[in-house]
Amino acid sequence: MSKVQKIADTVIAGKAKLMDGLVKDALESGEDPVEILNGMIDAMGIVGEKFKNNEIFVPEMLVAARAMKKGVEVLRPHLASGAAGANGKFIIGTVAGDLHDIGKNLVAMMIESAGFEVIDLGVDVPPEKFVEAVKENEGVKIVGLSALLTTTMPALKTAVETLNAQDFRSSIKVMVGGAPITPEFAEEIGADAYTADAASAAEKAKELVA
Ligand code: B1M
Repeated sequence: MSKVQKIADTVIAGKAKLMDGLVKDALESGEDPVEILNGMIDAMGIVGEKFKNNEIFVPEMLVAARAMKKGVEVLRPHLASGAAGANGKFIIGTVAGDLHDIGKNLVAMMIESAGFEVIDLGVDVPPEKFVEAVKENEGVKIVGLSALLTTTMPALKTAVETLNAQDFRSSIKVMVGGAPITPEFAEEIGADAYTADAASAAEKAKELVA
């Protein structure tokens, strides 16, 4: 079994304690950090499928998420680099009612490597908190919102509409993403950009401030 496969299986099994050793070992033997990350992302997809099919339940999803987070922590220095803050400030958060943060954290990491100073508001972020954060931080260029549940898509809409109603709106860009979000939905709710994954989010962010 390949080292990446072993890491993916360990995420699915939720064995967070093994992740540090396995990821370091894979890196030392020359595995590409992006391949390791993609292996873990695919593993979370499998976890989601198993959950959908009632083969596993919330606790198993949670331990898999912990294992993935551990792996990302080890990978982080190998993935993130870049002139910190040169492109301005990027506020990010997962919308109200939504606790999923792995994808949002990956987007934050890639955005940081693209030269932005990232202000991460965490999960379950109410619309007003995004607004306050823009007002409190001088030089915010982009606000990024993540939503992982079909049931929190309305919260994403409310958050974007709340931002769109602010005087500062013309001086910032709003980016959205997350598994259930589509480019059409992003346009319909008045966001400036949608991207499907963390790497394209970083590319798009650079484009938006160029
Ligand atoms: Co949840 N969950 N979950 N969950 N969970 C999903 C999302 C689900 C698809 C599983 C399934 O049924 N197959 C399903 C949603 C179904 C739907 O909406 N129709 C689901 C459900 C139902 C739930 C609960 C309701 C379960 C329950 O309690 N009965 C509950 C809700 C809690 C809440 O939020 N209020 C719940 C809870 C949880 C845990 C807490 C246990 C855990 C999250 C832990 C954590 O994040 N700290 C969890 C997990 C782990 C998942 C799955 C298995 C994995 C999510 C993940 O981390 N993926 C997920 C199944 C799946 O995704 N296939 C599932 C890996 C990550 C790298 O991908 O987050 O998509 P993703 O991010 C990507 C892109 O989407 C994009 O880039 C990222 C990186 O490439 N992206 C952006 C994300 N944000 C972006 C922002 C951008 C641009 C791109 O610009 C700003």
